[in-house]
Formats: sequence, C-alpha cells, structure tokens
Amino acid sequence: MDSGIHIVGKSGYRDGFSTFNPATGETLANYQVASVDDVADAVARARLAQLWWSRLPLLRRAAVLRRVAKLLCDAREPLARTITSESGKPLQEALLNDVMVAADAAVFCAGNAASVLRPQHIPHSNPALRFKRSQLSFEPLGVIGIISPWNYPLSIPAADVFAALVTGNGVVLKPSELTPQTALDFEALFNRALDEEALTALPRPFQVVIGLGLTGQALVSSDIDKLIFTGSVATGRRVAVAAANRLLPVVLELGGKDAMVVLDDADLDTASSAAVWGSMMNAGQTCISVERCYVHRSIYSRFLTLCRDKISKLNIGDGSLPGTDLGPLISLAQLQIVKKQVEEARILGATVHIGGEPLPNLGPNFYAPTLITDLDHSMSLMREETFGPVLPVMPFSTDDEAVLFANDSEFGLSASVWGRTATPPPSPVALPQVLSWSMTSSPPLPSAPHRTAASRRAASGAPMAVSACRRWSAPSTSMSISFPG
Ligand code: TXE
Repeated sequence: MDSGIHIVGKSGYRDGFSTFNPATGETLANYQVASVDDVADAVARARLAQLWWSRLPLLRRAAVLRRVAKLLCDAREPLARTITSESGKPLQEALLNDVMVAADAAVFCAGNAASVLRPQHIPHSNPALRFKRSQLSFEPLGVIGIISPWNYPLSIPAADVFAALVTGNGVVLKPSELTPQTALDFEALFNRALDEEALTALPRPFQVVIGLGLTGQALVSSDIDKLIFTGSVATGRRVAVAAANRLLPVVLELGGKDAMVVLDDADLDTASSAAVWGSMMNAGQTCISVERCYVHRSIYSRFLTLCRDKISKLNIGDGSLPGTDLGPLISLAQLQIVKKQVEEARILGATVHIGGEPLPNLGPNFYAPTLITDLDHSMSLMREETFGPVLPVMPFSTDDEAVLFANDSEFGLSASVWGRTATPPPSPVALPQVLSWSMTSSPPLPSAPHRTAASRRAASGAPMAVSACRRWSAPSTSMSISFPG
C-alpha cells in the first residue's frame, strides 16, 4: 500500500485498483482502469461534444459555469467529505481550498471570458492595405487533456477545466489515482449543470478517465490538442518528452521549493503564524507552501520560539473530525520522502526543535509537524520538494544574503517577503526566479497567475490567470476588405 493505492491484477492496466482513506487506511472504493481505447473513446466524445458546445454563445457557456458554481456551493459539505476521505486534509481546508476555490474559479471564468476572448482590431499603417481591416479572434483549440494531482483534487483541475470549457473546448481529465471519486463527483455535477441549463445533448464536453500512470500516458498520446500536467518533476519530464514526440503543446506545473523571507522589522507574531500556516496547511502538500524560511539574525531566536509554540498547539488527527488542524500525508510513499529528508538533515547536523518523526499511533501516514534548524543548502531538505509538514528555518545577516539564499534553488514558483516597509528591499526583481510574489501567504486567486513561463524546472505557463482562457485558444487573424463608396 506504499503509494496509497492497491493495484488489483498483474499489470495494473485494464485492471482495477482501490483507494484508501489516508487517515485510517480503510478501503474507500474500487475502480476500473481506463485503457488506451477507453481514453481514445473519451477524447472522441469530447471532440464530438465540442462541436455543439463551441457553437453555443459564450454567454450560455458562462451560464453553465455559474450554475456549476451554485451546485458546488450547494453540495459543498458532501464534496468536502469526499475530498477529506480521499486526501486526508481537514474538512475546513477541503471546503475553503478546494470547493470554494473551484466555485470562485467558475464565477471568475464566467464573468471574464467575454472580455478576455473579445476579438481585437489589429491596427496597421501600410498604405497597400489601406482598404483592409484585420481582426484577431480567439478560437477554441479543440480538446484539452488535463492530468491532475491529489493534493488539491478539485481546485487544481477545476480552474483549468473551467477556463478550457468556457473558451469552447472539450476537456478530458485524468485525475490522480489517489483521488478519483472527487473528479467523478465533479463530472457528475457539471453534467447536472448542463441538464439544469436545458443542454441535455449528448455527448458531454467534459469527460473524466480514471486510471494510473499508463492512463495518463494514453491521454498524452491521444488525439488531444493541448495538455496541462500538474505533478512531479520526474513524471513531468516524461510527459514533456512524450508530448514533444508528437508536437503536442503542453503546460507543466511541477512543484516548488518556496522561500519565505522574514525581515528584521517584521511583525513577528503575524510572520510566525504565516510560517506555521504556510508550511503546515494540507500537511505541507502544496506546491506554493513555505518550504524554506529565512529569518533575519536579530529576530531569529524569538521567531523560533513563537513557531515552536504555535506548532505545539496544532491538533493532529483525522481530517473528518472537528477541530483537526493537521491531517495525515497522502500515502506511505509521501511519508517516506519526508522522513528521509529530515533524517538526512539530522545526520548532517540539523536540530529538530519539535516533531521530526512519524506518528504511527495516529494512523499509517501521519508525520509530526516539524521545526528544524542548523541547516545548509547541501541538504535535500533545502533543495528538493519536501511536501510535508516541515518548517526549515535558516538565519540571514543582510538582505543580499537573504536574496542569495532564496534564489539558490532549481525551483521557482512563488515566494513571500515579510516586513513593515511597503517596498521591501528584496523586491521581486531581486528574486528573479520567483514567478509570483506576495507580501502575504495566500491561496491562489483565479485572476492572478501563480504559474508563469519559466526556465526553471518548476513551471511553464500560467493557467490560473486572467489570460487562462487565451491559453486554451488559438489566436487567428482575419482580414476583410471594404472599398470606399
Ligand atoms: O506525482 P506524479 P505523485 C510532487 C510532490 C510529490 C511528488 C510525487 O513532490 O512528492 O510530486 O507525487 C499521472 N504519463 N507533486 O507520485 O507521479 C498520475 O496518475 C502521464 C507536486 O503523485 O507526477 C497523476 O494523475 N501521466 C504537485 C499525475 O500524473 C502520468 C502535486 C501526478 O502524478 C504518468 C503532486 C505518465 N507517465 C505531486 N505517470 C504540485 N505541483 O502541486 C503518472 N501520471
């Protein structure tokens, strides 16, 4: 049960698998794996549906999304329960960071698609084209493939699903094998919204295929027109190679090692709360979580005392129980990654102030929230994505040193700087690899990219942004002639 799933059958392909509650280890459900043919069928259905869906006026597609937002809000409690049972996160996080973020994304896409996709006049001054008018319009690409992870099983795919659909595309989603039910519930909810909008035509533009990595591979090789993949660097690299082989445009979001910098004039109570929340939320399994914290030497020991105190008060347990602050990790495999990084750091001289070990008495995948210091950048804990409830803190002496530390990473996704000055010295310009930057730690907004084009290996593309709809469209130029008189 290492990976959190149990494969029934020899190859795990054309067979079935089971899902487990990460808090208790109990079996949740069994699923059939979608084969290459099943994936091809789903893509063909989405393509057929795209014909009628793309011909609907944009306002009608937006109305469907608004209906989805309402249904998400109405079904928030059962949806949150499903998310918690599959992912382990506390119910309030499932509600706020998955269900409500998804509803927000639906409303945002519905409200902004028309202006983002509005055709644009292309001005020119060529006298030879005096009687010609050019226009740039944004046509849907066709069918978008989405491969998504387990850490935000609803909000991560939903933002992309909505942007792609409102633009007039069909969508085929392959969710993580650890959280398939959330995706199936989402698909059912979207289809209900179609019915309620009197759009009962079949087939449906949004299709979900369930399976393991091979099903994802089948989607990459299928007849889709663009792909977004969110997951690990290793799998992302394989996906990029497979996509390159067939010249499939692909957007990759592969995680991060986000730095938090606390300046000497920061409000320590607020900054320490943010560090604890930013590193522990969703048991640290967030691509924009606080993975490294750099604190000015003059406030370092006070900051550590505050963090230690706040971590010691966290209520660890089954996320479905009221009052739980911190749930389990998603799987034993994820727990092993965290354990290995902390152990290695300890052997190399790190000091664990609190935590630093699994909590098997609570369940198979629990890891104690951990505060750790005496670190350096040779340690995997400071270089590789940890994706666990660990807050590593290092002191710095000057702003330049803080910037050097923050930039010393192969990843680049987001960062935060904490201080009282309106424009802190380590500005976004000084953190060149950071793709989004904030004075606070916050959940992503549908209107702002937290994933942007980058040469760093973490991300490419900015799907959760105002421009998201354009990413799922093909800009096309048309020219018309109008002679005077
Ligand atoms: O990811 P995988 P895993 C990071 C995090 C974590 C690590 C591993 O550090 O420890 O990745 O997580 C599908 N072709 N993130 O193992 O394997 C798979 O079925 C096509 C960061 O869960 O990358 C699932 O749907 N698809 C991240 C998805 O890829 C394939 C969130 C992700 O699985 C495939 C999650 C293949 N060959 C993990 N193999 C973030 N950025 O938030 C697997 N898949």
